Amino acid sequence: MQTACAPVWHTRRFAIDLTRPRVMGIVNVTPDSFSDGGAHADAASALRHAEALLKEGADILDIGGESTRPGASPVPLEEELARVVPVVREAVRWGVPISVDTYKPEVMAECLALGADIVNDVWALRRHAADGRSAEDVVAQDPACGVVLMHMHRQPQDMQVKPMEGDAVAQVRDFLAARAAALRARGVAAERIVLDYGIGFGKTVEQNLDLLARQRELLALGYPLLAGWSRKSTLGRLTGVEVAADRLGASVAAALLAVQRGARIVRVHDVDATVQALKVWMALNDREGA
Ligand code: HH2
Repeated sequence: MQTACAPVWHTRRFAIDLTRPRVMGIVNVTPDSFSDGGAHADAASALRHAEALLKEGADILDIGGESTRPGASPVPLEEELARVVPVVREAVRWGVPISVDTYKPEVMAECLALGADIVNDVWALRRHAADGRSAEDVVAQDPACGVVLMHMHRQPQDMQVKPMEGDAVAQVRDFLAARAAALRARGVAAERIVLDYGIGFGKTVEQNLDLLARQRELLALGYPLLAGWSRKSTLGRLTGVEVAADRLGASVAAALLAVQRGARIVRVHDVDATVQALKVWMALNDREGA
């Protein structure tokens, strides 16, 4: 167990100062993502969207080519590469941290070779390539990339059919601790690792709320936390807002609550509104600390 939360996230090209909360803007190059599927499905529109997110104040771009919504089918490797590679190849030239949202070792390796800074893996590096190479091997063999290890119960195809049972916080904590320890044992510095409790990945509404309420127990592991509440169905259940893209108020509220409880990075679709909310929160913090 680490002793204190790292204030800086070491990624390939950028040491990201986490003393202020950071906004990771979502770029889904997919036809079927749960809230914006098809909106930016080709490289040109994904890049336009990514540029817009940067103008709105995103600190990091998270580029993904496969939906992991409940019930989603896996995308063949070649298809995912065809979606993601042209976007990553261009975005790495923009001078901002680029994250790749994938669980496939081959996609990770290809994007890291193009210069991507961060691997964001909803499977926490547990998957293997056809040749036996694991996602953990790819990250461990890379000298400097940052990594997000997320907790998922079961897999997208059945995670909401049979969600977790019992105390989710303890189980998520133990899982993330084990995954981080495995990576540390492979020589990956603690400063490269960020943890994520995986909202919506096989948990009930109550369990998702427990994870937010008890973030402190996850922070005790000593790694920075990333929270991905944006537009998730739990927010729909709490507010009665059926259409995921209409859950702006709930998403901003959840992001702010996660940051108030110690999360250092929020992964969001709606960058502008989130940045505005965080500015107010930071101004109050400064005032209270003055
Ligand atoms: N959520 C999604 C995808 N990737 N990565 C992390 N670290 N944390 C998350 O909560 C997370 C994630 C699902 O959201 P989205 O990318 O918008 O949808 P889809 O998977 O349908 O593309």
